[in-house]
Amino acid sequence: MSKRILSCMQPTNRLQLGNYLGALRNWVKLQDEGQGTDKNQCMYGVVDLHAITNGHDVEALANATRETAAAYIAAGVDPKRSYIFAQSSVPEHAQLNWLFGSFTQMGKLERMTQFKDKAGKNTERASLGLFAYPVLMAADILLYKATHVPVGEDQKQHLELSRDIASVFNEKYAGGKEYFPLPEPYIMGTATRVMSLRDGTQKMSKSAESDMTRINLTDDADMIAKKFKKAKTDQGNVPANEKEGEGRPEAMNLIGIYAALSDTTTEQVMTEFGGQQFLSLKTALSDLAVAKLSPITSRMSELMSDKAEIDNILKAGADKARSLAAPTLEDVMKMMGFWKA
Ligand code: AQP
Repeated sequence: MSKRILSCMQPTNRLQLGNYLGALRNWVKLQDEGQGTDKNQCMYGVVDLHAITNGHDVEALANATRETAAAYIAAGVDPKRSYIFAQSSVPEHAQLNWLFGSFTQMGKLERMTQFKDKAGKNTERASLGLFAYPVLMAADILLYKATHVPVGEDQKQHLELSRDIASVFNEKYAGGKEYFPLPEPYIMGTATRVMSLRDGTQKMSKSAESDMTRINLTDDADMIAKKFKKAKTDQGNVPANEKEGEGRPEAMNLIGIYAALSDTTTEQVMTEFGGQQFLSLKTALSDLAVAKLSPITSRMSELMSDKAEIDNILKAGADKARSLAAPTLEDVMKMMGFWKA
């Protein structure tokens, strides 16, 4: 049976190398996986409703949504085969979120570690939307009865909550039948966790304050070279093996990025560069990153020069997504006992 796969990104800023190596390039592989009736059905959302929960730039949001969609396509997602859509253009996401919120216990949300990370110390000032993020994420997934969700370590807990919400709904409103399939995590062997270029213990993030912490998919060759050159390292040389890399997160991050971009293993990279000065690894890394990313960057800029075309792609994606979402919402409302003329 074919898998229905759902994965999304927030248009909180420009996409960065971690979004590409940790998610986007795998989306392209997933789209090509399977044959005939076993072919995956992939849905890739631009989750703009999630992007506004931690303060956002009103002027920039619509364009960031377009640019995120452009990045998907530039990286190889085919809008004819996969659904590309903006979350806000399918109102059923927000509606299902409310219905799920009515029976999801606060205690379960309080256990979500990402809220604590994103809200920081002052949780009193964090928005209700940020707190309830995992409920909207459950709605995103279950609205399409997605069977598989590619997740990184940081999203595992949220997916677990989505499964829990599906089970509670099935038990409470579907008489114990599996109305919502329990979505499975889809672990990609090639997903790489990319860390900040300034602090190897923090993940690279598109909304981190300093632009020098990340490589954006829109950065040109000079900017990429500058950022890698300034990337934090330590006093030693490039580690030659795992043992030499212990306790050296910045060194291991550069090695991990090189391995991911060249489709090799970190061991092979350490064999090649071990014992050399960091400058040689950084120079090779810049060249490799430019070679791999520049076709994506130029395709993105081509796509962004024709906004009407991106808008058409997003509109067509939303129509297709709504044709799946509307019947689910209708069923759910019926099962929950709502009036309908
Ligand atoms: N550094 C990373 N390494 C590997 N994968 C990453 N992802 C994000 N950063 C890295 C993956 O990209 C997808 C997009 O996630 P998102 O937009 O929902 O937000 P995020 O995970 O919180 O990513 P960012 O870039 O850090 O965004 P902000 O700054 O807005 O919070 C996910 O599949 C994620 O695993």
